[in-house]
Amino acid sequence: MEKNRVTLEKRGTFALVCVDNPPVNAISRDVRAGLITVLRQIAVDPDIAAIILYCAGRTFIAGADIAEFASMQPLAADIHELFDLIENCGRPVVAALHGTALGGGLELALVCNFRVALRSARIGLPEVRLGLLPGGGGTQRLPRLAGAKTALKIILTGVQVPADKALALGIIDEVVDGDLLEAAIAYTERVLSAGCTLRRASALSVNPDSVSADLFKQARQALAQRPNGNPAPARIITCVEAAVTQPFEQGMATEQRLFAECLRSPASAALRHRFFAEREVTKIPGLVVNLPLRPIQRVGVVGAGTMGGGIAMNFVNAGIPVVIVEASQAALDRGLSIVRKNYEATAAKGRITGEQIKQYMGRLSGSLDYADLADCDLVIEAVFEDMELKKRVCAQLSKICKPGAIIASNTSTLDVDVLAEAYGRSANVLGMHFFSPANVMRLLEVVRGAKTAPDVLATVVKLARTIGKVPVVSGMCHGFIGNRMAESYLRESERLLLEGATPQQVDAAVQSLGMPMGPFRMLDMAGVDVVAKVALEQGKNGLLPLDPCYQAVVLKLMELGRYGQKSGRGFYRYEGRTPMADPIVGKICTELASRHGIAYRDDISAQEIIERCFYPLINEAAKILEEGIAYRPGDIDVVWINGYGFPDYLGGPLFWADTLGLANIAARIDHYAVQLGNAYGYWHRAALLMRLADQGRGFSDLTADELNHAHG
Ligand code: 3H9
Repeated sequence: MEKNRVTLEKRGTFALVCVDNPPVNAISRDVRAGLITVLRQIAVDPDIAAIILYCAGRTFIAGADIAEFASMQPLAADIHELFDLIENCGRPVVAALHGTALGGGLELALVCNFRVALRSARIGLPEVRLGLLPGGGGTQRLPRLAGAKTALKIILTGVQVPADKALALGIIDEVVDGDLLEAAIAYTERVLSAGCTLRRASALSVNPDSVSADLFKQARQALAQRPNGNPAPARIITCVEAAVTQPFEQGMATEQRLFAECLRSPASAALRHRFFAEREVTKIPGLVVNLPLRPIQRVGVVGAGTMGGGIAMNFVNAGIPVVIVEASQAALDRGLSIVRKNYEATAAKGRITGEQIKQYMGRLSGSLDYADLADCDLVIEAVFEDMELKKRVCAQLSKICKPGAIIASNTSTLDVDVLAEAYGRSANVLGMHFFSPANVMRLLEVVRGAKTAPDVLATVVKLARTIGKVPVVSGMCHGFIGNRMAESYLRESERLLLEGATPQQVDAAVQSLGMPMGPFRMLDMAGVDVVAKVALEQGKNGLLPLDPCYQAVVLKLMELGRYGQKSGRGFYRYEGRTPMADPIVGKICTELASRHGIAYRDDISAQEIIERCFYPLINEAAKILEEGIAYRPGDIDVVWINGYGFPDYLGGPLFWADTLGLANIAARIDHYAVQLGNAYGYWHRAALLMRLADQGRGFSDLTADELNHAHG
């Protein structure tokens, strides 16, 4: 049933039209219908001299309702009917903007004759991030108002432009403080009394000075240098070019055609999946809504290494004071100076000011005494990945931390429940697995221990958003969601080397899928020794498969001191930071292969590499869902996009798996089980994968009930 989302209030001769469609006033079917009804009423009311369009709640219209695009229908005709009604109503229409006027919201505002914005407002056309282009005339009107170069930049990047800047660029007409509606009314009165003509963006021409001779050529070249699977950027360039070269109506037709192409693309479906999945991660099944959260006003970090320093920066940036505790003055000084250098590097790029560095460093203190953690609301231990050491730290913290303090371990693999035991007050303990560099990477795996209190979990998830992270809750298992899946990916890539593939060949195949770097460049960057030590630690705990060639290459390289980039050689040899093929690696692999009786092959195709690296990873993800370690398939996609660089235009490994068809993946897994043998169970299909494949369903078809069943 249609909901009334639009109201009309007459104040004197002004029509005040208000959109109220929480949470972000998306211009949904109901909103469009409501606006059309109201504008038709206004059209036949001769007493109305001007119209002011504004929004209730936290923001002006933040765009089309993205969920409506799931039907893959081209833009509904009513949007154009609505825009025509505004443009041809014969009276000044003023849009009053606050919050974020984005996408279709900004496009609606651009159809209006004038735009007044609160100083805190921001505008933008972020459709590109959804694999779309602005389909409500944004590619045609914005260049006419702000020039082609500026419009191209805004639309290609999807950036949010602050009101002051938008004013300077000619996109809005006035910036105001205080009561927006009253200011918009006053502005409209001035417009009427000055007898202003009704300026329409559609009737303007693009300023020729804003179109340098090779603007579009350069934009296409830049795109060719950074190819990705997003269909929108190339089409955006064509649309903005059309705004310059074609009459408005023709440019609009070009925009409509190309918008429809984007909307139909699998990449846009994948990017829209990402949009919603990244928002769903904070919804924790089974948690009481509006659970009171613990206040986090001061954070402690144990360990001033690369991780500890990076973790501290997140809180400091968000205005939360941090104390870092280290064992020695030298380590503390080194850690704090690395943090300062990081800030200075950011300032050198012009992203922060010297004043901000002062503020940030002012919120950061160092100490050699655990007692300084006594008044912290959250303490994150970021010491070396060694269970005994971490247990000792937790035991020490239990003597010092205040009763309600949350204790988090930044472990990437270890058992959080064992650490909770060592701390004592287990309900207050969980894992916060930051990804390196911790001040940059968006992903945070929040590891829920068996006894973690619901309010502790909810507090940390909320806090993660405050510090700009995408938190994904993981249950307890070795490697949590991300590294558990990465284990099968790395295992299989190594095995390919033993069969005769080269690191370059494997990396190239994986990168052809859109991964920023293949497994061997990644291992060289992370440190072969670091990965080998994790394997050795696992071995000590009896967690390794009985396979004698498991991680044989990594262990051999470590033995030879080939630690990767930092030692100048690993799977590659390095000239500066450039990886070069190193024939010695081939010899090492041949020797290991003959020792383990693995036959050489010269027929390994890129397709086989992709299947063998990613299908076991997808299979592992199915087990992770089955065991209730992850709440939803989308959570797993968010982990791999934000933590491992899985291409977002494929939507994450599970969204991608659905597009390939789970029956197809299951059949290939069976094929490799036969081809390679399955002595260690690497190719056992997950029960969930088999069930879904048999039913002809995908991961995205799993119902909430089926998923709830998995995590109890
Ligand atoms: C478009 O406009 C195409 C046109 O050119 C076509 C012609 C008309 N639709 O992000 P938050 C939900 S394409 C549906 O956590 P914040 C979101 O899922 C669109 N739902 O809040 C979440 O729901 P829930 C172009 C939307 O304060 C809730 O709102 N526009 C939409 O951190 C809160 O979201 C965009 O791409 C939507 N458009 O950030 C803007 N937007 O609570 C997309 C949000 O159930 N939106 N939701 O999880 C954003 O960038 C941010 O949401 C915004 C607020 C900055 C607005």
